[in-house]
Amino acid sequence: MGWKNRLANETQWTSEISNREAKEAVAKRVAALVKDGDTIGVGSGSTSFLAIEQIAKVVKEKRLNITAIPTSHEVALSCARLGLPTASLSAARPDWCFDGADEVDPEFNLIKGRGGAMFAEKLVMASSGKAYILVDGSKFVEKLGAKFPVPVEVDPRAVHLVETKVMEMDVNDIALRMAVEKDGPVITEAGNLILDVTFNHIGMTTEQDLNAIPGVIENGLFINYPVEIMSV
Ligand code: ABF
Repeated sequence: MGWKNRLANETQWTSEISNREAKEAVAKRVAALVKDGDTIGVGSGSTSFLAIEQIAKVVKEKRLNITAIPTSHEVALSCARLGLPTASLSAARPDWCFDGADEVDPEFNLIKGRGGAMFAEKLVMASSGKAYILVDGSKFVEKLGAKFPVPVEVDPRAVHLVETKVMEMDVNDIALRMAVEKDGPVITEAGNLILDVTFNHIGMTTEQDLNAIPGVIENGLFINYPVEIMSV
C-alpha cells in the first residue's frame, strides 16, 4: 500500500467506521489507562485509530508526556498529526500496547492482519509488558477462521514454495492479496506479499507451522499471547 492509500484510508475511517459507538467506548477506556511517562505500542485499524485520538485528548488535557511506538507508517502519521511523539521499536520498549483484532476465540486467541501490518503488530506485542486488544462484539467467534482467512506475509521470492507447502496443510483456499484497485498485489511495508489462507482447521501449532516454512516472514495468528481483551 502506498501513502495515497493510507491517507485515503484514514480519511475514510473518520466517516465510515463500523460499530463506531462501541469502538469509541473501548477507545475511551484504554485512553483512561495512560500515565505520565508511558511508552505505548500503538496498533493499527479503525479501533486503534479511535484510541489514538482519545489518547491524544487525554495527553493534552492532563499535559502528559508519552511516547508512542507505531505499528505502521499510517499509524505514525496519525500520531504525528495528533501531536504524539513517536519512537521506533529499536530505540524503545513499550510499557504496554493496544491493538485491534479481526477475530477473538473463547481462549482469547486472535486472527489479526486485515490491514497487512501483523508483522509489526506481533513485534510490538511481543516486546510489550502488557497488551490490550480492543474489540467490538462482532469480533468474537467460536472458532478461529470463522469469518477471516489467516494472512501470511511472504518474501516475494518464496511465494510459490510457500503456496506449495501451505497446500499440504489442512487448507481450503489460498489467495494472493490484491490491492483495492486490483492493479497488483498488496506490498507490505517490508516489501513482501500477503497470502490469505482459509484453513479447514486452525490448531495450537498452526502459527508455528506456518512460520517454519522458509520464506514466511510472519502470520496473523496470535495463539496463547497474554492479552487482555477490552470490549463493550
Ligand atoms: C489491526 O486492525 C489488525 O490486526 C486487524 O486486522 C485490524 C482490526 O481493525 P478494526 O479495529 O478496524 O476492526 O488491529
